[in-house]
Amino acid sequence: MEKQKKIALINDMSCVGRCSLTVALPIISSCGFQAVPMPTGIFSAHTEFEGFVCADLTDKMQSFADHWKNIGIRFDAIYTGYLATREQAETVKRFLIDFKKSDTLCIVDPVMGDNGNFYSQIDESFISEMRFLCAMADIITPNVTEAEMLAGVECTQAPYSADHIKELLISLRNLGTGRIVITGIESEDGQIGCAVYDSYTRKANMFFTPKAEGRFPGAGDVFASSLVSAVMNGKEFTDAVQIAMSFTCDCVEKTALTDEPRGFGLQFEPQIEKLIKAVK
Ligand code: PXL
Repeated sequence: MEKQKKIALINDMSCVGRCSLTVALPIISSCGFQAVPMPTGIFSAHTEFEGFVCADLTDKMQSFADHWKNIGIRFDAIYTGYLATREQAETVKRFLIDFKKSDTLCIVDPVMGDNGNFYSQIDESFISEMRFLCAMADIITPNVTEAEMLAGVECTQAPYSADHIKELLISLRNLGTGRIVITGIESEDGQIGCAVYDSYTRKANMFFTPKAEGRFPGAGDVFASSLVSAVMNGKEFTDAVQIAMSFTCDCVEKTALTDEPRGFGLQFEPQIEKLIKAVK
């Protein structure tokens, strides 16, 4: 058996509501990697649930990183998600400087909002921190709202025109990221998809699929986690994007048929076997 690759997951643990680490850990582990979580905080449920309780771990993150340095851990990939404070973003910056080697893939999901709004706990002052992290990343995966925030333009609502998405890709190129994937694009003809820009080939692409009904918190985390799994299994980048998109859409379609309230996120667990086959 080959030596397993290690992937650091810097994200929160939302105990209820399938997002962040409760999505990333099972998906990335079952696709064959050793997932090493760095929890940024522990939430009773994600922030769309009224009355959530949070144990913030900002002041522990640096000591976790210091311990990992002392025991000589090396990561093949680093995937960052929800960060709640500027201080956490600062710590992640230092983490990347310490742990990102020339062959370490860095994926930053600039989690800040959706549907034109900031998530609770995140505000305008956070955007410049995220821009800085995006500049250090090989891949970023903003949704349209986050792409608009990073580009410094007004947030709009779906459906989105192809011209608007192209303008966003052009603005985000200036961040200096290797590869950009704008996710969850609801098009004017009722489809959903992703727009991709690859600064190595200087090519842009858009991929669309018929839209399944429903919006689910954590869908972006399902997408980013499956993208990481596909890329780290050696899939070519645009193939990896399409694998992640089709897995996420499949989960949306299946979950929309159930009567579980949307806030609980995507029922990705019964679909994982399909993802494992697709990424291998
Ligand atoms: O998936 C995004 C996300 C992650 N973590 C927390 C959240 C959200 C979205 O609401 O609240 C704590």
